[in-house]
Amino acid sequence: MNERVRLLGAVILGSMMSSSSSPSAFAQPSFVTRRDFFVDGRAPSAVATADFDADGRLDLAVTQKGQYSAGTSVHDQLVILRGDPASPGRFLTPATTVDNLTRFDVGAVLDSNPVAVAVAALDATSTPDLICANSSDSSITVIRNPDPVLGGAILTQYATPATPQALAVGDFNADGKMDVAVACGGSPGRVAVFKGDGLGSLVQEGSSYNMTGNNATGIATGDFDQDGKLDLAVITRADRTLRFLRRKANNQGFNVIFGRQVNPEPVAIAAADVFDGAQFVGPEIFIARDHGVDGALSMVR
Ligand SMILES: [Ca+2]
Ligand SMILES: [Ca+2]
Ligand SMILES: [Ca+2]
Ligand SMILES: [Ca+2]
Repeated sequence: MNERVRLLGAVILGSMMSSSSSPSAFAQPSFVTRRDFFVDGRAPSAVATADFDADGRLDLAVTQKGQYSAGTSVHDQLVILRGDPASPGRFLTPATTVDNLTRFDVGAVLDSNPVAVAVAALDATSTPDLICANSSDSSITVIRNPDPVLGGAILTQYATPATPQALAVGDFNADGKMDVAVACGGSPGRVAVFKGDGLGSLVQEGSSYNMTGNNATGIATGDFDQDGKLDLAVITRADRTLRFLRRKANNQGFNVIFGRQVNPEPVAIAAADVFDGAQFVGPEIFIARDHGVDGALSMVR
C-alpha cells in the first residue's frame, strides 16, 4: 500500500498546487506530525474521505482485510472513523464489531478481501455514498447514505466480471448521474462500467472491456483527449501497459486504446489537473511504479 499512499499524496499535492498561481509559487508542505489511529487488528487496505455525519468535519472510510480463519466470524469490513468534534485532526474510535453505524460487512463471504473504496453521490440525498471493491468476492458493495450517528445505510452488492482491484467514479455517460468504473484482475484483466440511475442503483453498461494483459491494477478518470467526455486510464501490471478507454463520440461506451508501456511495473494510478498553462491542458496522469526497482512516481502527459 505504500505506493498507493504515495500516489494519494501526489494527488493531494496536485490539488494544492493547482490552487496556487503557478507551480513555482507553491510552498512545500511539511508533514511533521504523525498520528496513528487504531482500527483494531484487521489490516487497512484502502481509504476515502467525506463528511458522512454532516458535522462539517471530514471523516474517513477505511476498508479492512480481516485476519480471517476458519471458524471465526471476523469479516472483512469497511469502517468509518468520524472526525472528532472535540479534537480537530483526530478521529473517534469506531465500534469493534459490526454496528451498521461505523462498521459494515462488505462482500458475501467472510473473507471478501476489500481492496478499494470510493466516495460518490449515487442518489439524491446529501449524504455521501460509498463503493467498496471486494476482490475475493468478485463484487462491489454500494453503501448508500452511511450515517455513523443514526445508522440506516443501505448495502447493495453487484457482481463484477473478475476480481476487482480499483475504482473510479464519474459521470461517464454525461446524464447527470454518477457512474462507477471497476478495474478487475484475472486473465485477461477487464474493466466494467456501471451506470448510476441517480436513485442509488447501478447497472452494468454493455460488456466489460478486455485489457489483454493480466490484472488491471489501477484506474483513473479524466477527459484526457479534451473532447468534453470523461475517459478512463487503466494500468495492467503484467504487460506493464497504460491503456485508455476513450469515451465514444456517440456516448455508447468506450474504445480501448493503447497508451504506452510503463516500466517497471505500474502498481497504482491517479489523474488530476495539476499544471495549468498552454503546455499543460487537461489532466495529468500519475503512475506509481514498482518501488522494488526504483521507487519511481511517473507523470504521463
Ligand atoms: Ca464528519
Ligand atoms: Ca447519498
Ligand atoms: Ca452517468
Ligand atoms: Ca474524452
